[in-house]
Amino acid sequence: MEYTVGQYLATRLAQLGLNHVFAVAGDYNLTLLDEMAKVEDLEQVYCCNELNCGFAGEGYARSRVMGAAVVTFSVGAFSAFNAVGGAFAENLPLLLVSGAPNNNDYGSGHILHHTMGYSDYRYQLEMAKQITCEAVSIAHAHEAPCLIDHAIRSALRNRKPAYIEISCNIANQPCTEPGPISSITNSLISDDESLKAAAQACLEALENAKNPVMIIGGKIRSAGCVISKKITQLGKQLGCPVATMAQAKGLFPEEEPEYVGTYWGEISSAGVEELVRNSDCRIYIGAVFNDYSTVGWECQLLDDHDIWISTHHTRIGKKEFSGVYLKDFIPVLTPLVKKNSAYLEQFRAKNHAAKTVTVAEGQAPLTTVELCRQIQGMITGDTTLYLETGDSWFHGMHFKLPNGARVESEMQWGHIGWSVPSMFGYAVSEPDRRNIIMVGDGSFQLTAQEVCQMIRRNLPVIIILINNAGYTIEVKIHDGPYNRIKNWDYAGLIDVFNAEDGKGLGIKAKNGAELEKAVQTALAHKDGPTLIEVEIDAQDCSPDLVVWGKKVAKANGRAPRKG
Ligand code: TPU
Ligand code: MG
Repeated sequence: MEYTVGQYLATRLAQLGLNHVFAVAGDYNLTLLDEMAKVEDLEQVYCCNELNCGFAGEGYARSRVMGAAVVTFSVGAFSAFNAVGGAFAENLPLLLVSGAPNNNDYGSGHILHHTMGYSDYRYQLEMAKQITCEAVSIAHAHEAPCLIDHAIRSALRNRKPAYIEISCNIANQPCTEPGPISSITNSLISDDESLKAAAQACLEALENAKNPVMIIGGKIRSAGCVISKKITQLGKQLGCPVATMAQAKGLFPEEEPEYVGTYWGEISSAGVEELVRNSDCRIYIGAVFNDYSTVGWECQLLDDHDIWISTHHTRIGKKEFSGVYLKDFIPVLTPLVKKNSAYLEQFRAKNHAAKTVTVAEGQAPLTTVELCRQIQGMITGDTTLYLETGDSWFHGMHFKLPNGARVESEMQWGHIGWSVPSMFGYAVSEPDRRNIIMVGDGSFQLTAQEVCQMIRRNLPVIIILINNAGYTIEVKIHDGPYNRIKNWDYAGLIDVFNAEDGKGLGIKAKNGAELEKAVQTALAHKDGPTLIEVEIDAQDCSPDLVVWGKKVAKANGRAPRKG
């Protein structure tokens, strides 16, 4: 078979284990989509707009080795760039592919549609370079294989998005056939000497430690679930307490005895802030310190006794080891470490019992406490729970996850509206999991239309839409008239999206009894999504959000730097 540029690209994605690519059509990418469609193992999944398309690719990358989105020039790509920024911030390999002008037009002085209105079209490539780890332009077929492989390899190595633009008259031109995919996937190999030296330094640090504690951060999400299993083995081998940062909720199995809860400064699980503060050796794995994760810079504990293991480098005390990749380092370290459960036993002896939640009276107006009690009952070992930016983050930390349950959030980029399209992409990859979204009314208004794609593909996603009449998270940071929003009939929207053939369900719940019924209906409904709109009082929110909001507001409001 003779390969074309589009087929080469699609074959590479299929070789990587992708079965789907997300797309929005436009005249610069139509030929490309035709060529990519000839590769049978890679189905095209269409989205309502390019922002959502990018997020769908990002969600797919949370389940597979990579996600990919194909868009048209400028009008499409500019919208997708926001999702690309998100994938960069969240360390997810998303490949953005954009159709581009006919190669005869470069340097011709022609002014083309969908461009900025002058004849230099390189601006898009230049923009992409700022928000990806590799951005390439393919204007000649013979260069395509090399450039495509280079961009994909960079994305996988760096766990960051990459960008490829392809001239619209090049996508169907012949090129060479792809070789083994291992040339791309096997390109991240740690330096042996550094691995050994880092392991040695780590053992010395642990040897001197009485009270070690392991703290897992969001960066390990991007390293995949294989890494998560290896880190679990390390935690068990160490026998020390293990906490997860908010971004990493679910990345250590919570039923394991070593698991102590969430570490999030003042709003940590009971006893965990003190546990981390008093530790003489904090083993951070994939941790991210930002203003949100440190509660307005109040809990950034890192000193010379601590161990900092990140995806691409390790720092132990005052020594830096680059070329030490997490995936290689953890298996080297695990068999060498000695068990030290003393600190865990001390913690357990303090008996930080979880609060018991009483069942609300069935007809009483719904509260967030009752809502979360019922959501907890829905979480099984095959559940993936998406937590949208907003009060959902704070409630989400209190769920007890059975082993196998996963939580996804986007706390570094924090784009409201992310959850619906990202979950769409995730659910395309994982249709058999129990996929649940907790999303606020304000967030939902940004990307609501992508629910129709869940309907189109009969994906049984359960959307818990919290209608609290506004931007509560913003109210708690800094209030004003801008935090009020126009109400929608959210449940009613589903009928609009169903049109003549859809099988989505929209249900409203105002009290506990109604919610219970709605949840039963949603769990039984397998031919499409169910949106449950829950009515919550505008003043009812997580106490953690109130504490956190004040601290973040204080950090935002610091006086200007002098001089
Ligand atoms: O549960 P709740 O009310 O806190 O969540 P809801 O209703 O989804 O409100 C979220 C409010 C919010 C805004 C407006 N959170 N962050 N923002 C700022 C923001 C604006 N635009 C984008 C794209 N992302 C943002 N995070
Ligand atoms: Mg809200």
